[in-house]
Amino acid sequence: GLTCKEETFMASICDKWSEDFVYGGAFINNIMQYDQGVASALGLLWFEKSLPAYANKFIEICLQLTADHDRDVSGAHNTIVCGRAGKNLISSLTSGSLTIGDRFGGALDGAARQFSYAMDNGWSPMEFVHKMRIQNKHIMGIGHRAESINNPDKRVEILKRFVMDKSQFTQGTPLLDFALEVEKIMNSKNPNLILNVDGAIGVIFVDILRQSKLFSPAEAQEIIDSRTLNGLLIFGRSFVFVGYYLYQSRLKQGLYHHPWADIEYVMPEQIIS
Ligand code: Q5B
Repeated sequence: GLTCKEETFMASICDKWSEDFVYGGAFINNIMQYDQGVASALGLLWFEKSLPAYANKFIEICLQLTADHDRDVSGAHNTIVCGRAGKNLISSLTSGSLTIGDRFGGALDGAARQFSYAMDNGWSPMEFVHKMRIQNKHIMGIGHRAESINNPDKRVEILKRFVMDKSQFTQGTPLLDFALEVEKIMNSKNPNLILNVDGAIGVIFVDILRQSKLFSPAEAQEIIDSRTLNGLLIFGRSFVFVGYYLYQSRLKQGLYHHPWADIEYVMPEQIIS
């Protein structure tokens, strides 16, 4: 008799129907016609939802802001060194991207998870700080090497201004408000312990997921748990990594050698003969 073979893969994200492409159930022609921008395509491809205008605007701001960083940070450095070793665009971009993690640009998910867990469990900001301290854990989304309360991160200021503009962002931001209280406590210990750009994006995104009414509480939690949000920074940062690669190509600088004297040779305790 007939046997029904189960398909190995399933995907409803992207397809071609007759002459049109479909992104998460929406025809690409419509996306183009209504000039909905790159964030609307992202919403359809990541979440299979047509996100509200304020959420799309927020994503667009994040993509533009996260491209920015100083030329001396891990990702820029790796991209430049790889390009100067004569590797191609993909290798250089990958080399830079591989530095993204908890300490550098990859704390969005951790911040979303830690802060929402604390608030959902009814902890006060002080209790949260205390519990993290006794577990000897860093709070994701807090702290910056260069920025501080005296030298605020302009990107975070822009994000905060955006969500405070009620004409754009009519929803409340309970998790951001919670994170700002945590920031105050951390600041009183060390001016560098600010809510950083990863933290601000992570918590605002949770606020959007929860308040947009487009996601059930379980769906919103699944997105938080699935460690998706770092993708925003990876996407935004790719712009600048490609920029660094292109700049190196124009400069035609040769292979990079780190100054010899800057790497101390440490004598092994035992010499194996
Ligand atoms: N302390 C970011 O470290 C950094 C603490 C803390 C409790 C914390 C650190 C950290 C959490 C992860 C995070 C994203 C590694 C950072 C980003 C994007 C970026 C980057 C760019 C871009 C900085 C000194 C003292 C110590 C620590 C305590 C520090 N952080 N305590 N919770 N979160 N943050 N990552 O300066 O008593 O002296 O031992 O891990 O959010 O990546 O532009 O470069 O656009 O690319 O090396 O903006 O904060 O300081 O680790 O030596 O700490 O503060 O325990 O205390 P630093 P540390 P003590 S945003």
